[in-house]
Amino acid sequence: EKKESAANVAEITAYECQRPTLLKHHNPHITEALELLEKYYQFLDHKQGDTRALAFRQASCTIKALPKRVTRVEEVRNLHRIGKHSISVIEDIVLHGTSEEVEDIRQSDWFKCMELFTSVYGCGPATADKWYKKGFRTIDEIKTSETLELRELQKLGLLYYEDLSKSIPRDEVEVIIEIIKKEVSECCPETQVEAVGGYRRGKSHSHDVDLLLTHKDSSITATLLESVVSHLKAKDMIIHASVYVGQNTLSRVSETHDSSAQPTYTSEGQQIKRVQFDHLDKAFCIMKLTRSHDKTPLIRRVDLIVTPPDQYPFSLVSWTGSKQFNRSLRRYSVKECSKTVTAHGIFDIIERKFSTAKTERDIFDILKLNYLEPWERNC
Ligand code: DTP
Repeated sequence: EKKESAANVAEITAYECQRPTLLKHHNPHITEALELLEKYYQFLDHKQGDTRALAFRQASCTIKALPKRVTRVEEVRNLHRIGKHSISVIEDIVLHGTSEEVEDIRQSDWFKCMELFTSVYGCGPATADKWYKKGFRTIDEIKTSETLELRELQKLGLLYYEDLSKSIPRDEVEVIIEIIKKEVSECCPETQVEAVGGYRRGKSHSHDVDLLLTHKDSSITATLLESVVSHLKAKDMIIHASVYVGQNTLSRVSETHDSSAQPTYTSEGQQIKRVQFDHLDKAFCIMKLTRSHDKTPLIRRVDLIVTPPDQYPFSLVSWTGSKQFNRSLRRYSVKECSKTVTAHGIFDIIERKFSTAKTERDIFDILKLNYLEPWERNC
């Protein structure tokens, strides 16, 4: 058994950021089950943090890196970061084609409702659970309830539910990028606009469009977000924007360079939990986008993030993700290089100084990692 997994161990590095993870791999039937468990524990443990959920994400990442389809559980038993619970799920799938535990969760009323309700913009696991406990089971019941008190964002999430819950295909993301680029170049010429997130990693569909903006002149980036948001508002393109500005001062930046620093999550779950994950200026928007050939506007979620030019490569890595890639990069940097890495920079904990980088490759070099293309960061 030891020998059998030794062949695989050689290929599986201790940290995900040390190896390519592609969207297409040999064991999607296993990773789909593990990621359902990840989601289940995110829902269940929303008050306590992500520890149990993370264990399934990590196991899933390891499985994604395997060079072939798993046929016997012995092949994975001694691999990095696959815990006992994951092993027993994998064993069921390998032996019986399915895991009873996973299928029971998938079919359970609670899980189905949690998935449905958290697909409403502004509704995280805490609210979804509350709605479920109050007896709601469908979006229509929520929409028509006269007793539920809804937050502004949830009201909008429900009003535009059909539009906002659609996943966005790549060609539509590209149309949206072009529309925004045109507006940005009109109000702030020479601004660089880069699509990041899952789109940049090559995913066929995204939940939102993430755009990273910078300008070679840092005095312009200081007010860029406000200018762009005002311009888009004036053009009637913004239905709602949650705007976070003015947090990107150097003292805040170095505060985050603490080896124990973890991203802080608001209790409101999935869609808005990134609020504190860095101190860049950002606007999480619901936009109304009109295409040249179609009168019906697209209502879509678009996130605008602004970074100063010297922080650009770090922000690019961070906003390209995946989230798990970022987590592994942070863990690896602290443990193996005594450096902290964030969307703002790299800080050497021993020498007490920041590194500079012009490109993403420079960042991998500083951390002594082989360069990974964005589509190789899909862990
Ligand atoms: P999706 O296709 O589902 O939108 P995504 O684009 O990877 O997936 P997001 O749009 O939520 O995900 O976020 C864009 C990137 O920002 C993500 O890939 C990594 C980074 N990011 C966001 N939130 C966090 C976080 N809490 N911790 C670490 N990285 C994060």
